Amino acid sequence: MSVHNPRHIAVNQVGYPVEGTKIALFSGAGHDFRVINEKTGAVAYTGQCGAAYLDKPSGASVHAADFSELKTAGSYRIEGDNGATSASFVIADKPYGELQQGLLKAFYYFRCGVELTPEYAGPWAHGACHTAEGTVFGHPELRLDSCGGWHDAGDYGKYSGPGAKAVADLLLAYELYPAAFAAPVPLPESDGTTPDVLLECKIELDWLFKMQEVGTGGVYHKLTTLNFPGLDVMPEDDTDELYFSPVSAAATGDFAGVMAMAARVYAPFDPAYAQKCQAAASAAWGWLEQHPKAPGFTNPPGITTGEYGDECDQDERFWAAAELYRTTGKEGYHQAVQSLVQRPFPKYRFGWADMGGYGTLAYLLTGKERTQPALHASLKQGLLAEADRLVRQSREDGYRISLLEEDYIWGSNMLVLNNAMLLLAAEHFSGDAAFAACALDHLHYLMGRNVLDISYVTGFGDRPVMHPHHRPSVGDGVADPVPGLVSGGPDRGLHDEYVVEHLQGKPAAQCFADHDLSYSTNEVTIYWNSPAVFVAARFNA
Ligand code: G3I
Ligand code: 9MR
Ligand code: ZN
Repeated sequence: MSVHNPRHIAVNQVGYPVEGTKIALFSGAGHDFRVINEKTGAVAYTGQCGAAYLDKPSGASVHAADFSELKTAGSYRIEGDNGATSASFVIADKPYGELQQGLLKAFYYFRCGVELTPEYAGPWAHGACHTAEGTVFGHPELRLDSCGGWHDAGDYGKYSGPGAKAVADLLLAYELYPAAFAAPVPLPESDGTTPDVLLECKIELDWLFKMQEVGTGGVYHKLTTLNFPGLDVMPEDDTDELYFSPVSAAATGDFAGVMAMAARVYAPFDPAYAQKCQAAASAAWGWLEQHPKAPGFTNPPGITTGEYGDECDQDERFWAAAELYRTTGKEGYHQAVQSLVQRPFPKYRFGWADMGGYGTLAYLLTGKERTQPALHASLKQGLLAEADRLVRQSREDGYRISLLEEDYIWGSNMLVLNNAMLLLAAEHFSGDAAFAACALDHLHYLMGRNVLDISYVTGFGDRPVMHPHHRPSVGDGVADPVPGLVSGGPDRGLHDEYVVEHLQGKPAAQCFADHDLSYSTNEVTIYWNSPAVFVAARFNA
């Protein structure tokens, strides 16, 4: 379904916590509204919409319907004048438990190199894929074990930096909100002791070890076939030769950062594994020290899969140094942090090309006692100032999120979720509940409170994305897509043929097509899912 008729009353289609603000957003006309109890049909609340607000990114005239006073748990829908009706949703103490588990389970579905069994994958089961050795690009004689990890996205490539970002989000979520990870997903490895989120991250970490070049400590940028396979090719049928692309500084910095993090997080559960992560991180750091200036990665000739080019590796080095310092306490890493932080890269951004924010969080989480007071204070102040800016921008936005019109880029939902993560980090360091409320508004947007009245997570909500650009979902013959996947979201740049043909002239936030050909708006990736797990976990802790 690519032609989409919004119902003019947008809600978080999963639901709202009992406590706190509850707002639905009307587009077009909005006057009186009623909240209907879905079970009894009774009117549970009546109210009036606020004044109209012309929202630039969405092109809609938006009115807020505030029903915060309704505090009875249950299942509801909202009705307006002229028969307009919203999706049904719940009011509950902890409405996002299943959502969080679904978002985490998505990583199981992204697994590579193993069979997904019907017991865990249901109708989305498929055979083991990509089990062959790969060739080191430019060295046809050098073939290495390449098996395991997660597919990156709708394609089957595996890319070191994006993989590290995804693991970092999940490990951070666990570090900040451990209580949210008490229940099993469950996974085949669930053992009742190690939290499932750590078992799932181990899948990717075990693969990342294979991306480290023996002898140098440098990390291959990616492992892919030469070209993307056809859209309906199942993973186990994608049997073209896999190539390790050359080592890059960005991949090596990301690897050092995530391995240092893992060394800390896994230590209480598996000290030997933590030690292995630590050694791998130090070796990668050694490579970085020996290559203080390295060119950015570009695809080698003949390889046309995702490039994930990144000209600036200072942020990845900063993250690596900060995690290594936080984990080991070694002064050399502290010196490196203090020197790298001087360089001009964004300190409060998260993304596969922007790892500076993770460095900042690692340093702040190291604690006041072990850090340089002036640097700790300035990073904290900078983080809070950035969070304040996001809150202000969200107040100016009809759909109450921090994206400006120009922020609706490829993967805009990652920006939505990364900004929510930053707001939650600000909450963590300041205790200010206003940051969490703003972060929750971002989750509401993702789950349906947007101009298109669509839930951007497959399998969740009354009107979820149904046709993601995700090869298994296209090729498996199952009507429903693999569940729990976060779609990229609107991209005003119209970067694929489908949207060029169908979405000319649309406002930024409407530049989205729920069509499997639209890879620039409706693909899915591990690093769009991971910040969603973080945000959902905060509201389940
Ligand atoms: O940062 C600039 C911004 O300054 C500018 O205003 C804006 C205007 O369009 O562009 C921004 O850059 C965009 C960049 O993503 C931001 O991260 C580029 O236009 C956009 O083309 C680029 O898209 C990337 C895409 O690959 C194409 O290279 C996505 O971030 C990235 O997530 C995506 O990754 C692909 C992999 O290559 C292959 N696997 C699937 C994956 C998801 O689609
Ligand atoms: O399927 C590919 C997707 O995973 C990538 O993100 C995207 C951008 O690199 O490219 C997709 O592949 C398309 C290719 O770039 C152009 N021809 C159509 C392909 C989709 O089937
Ligand atoms: Zn695979």
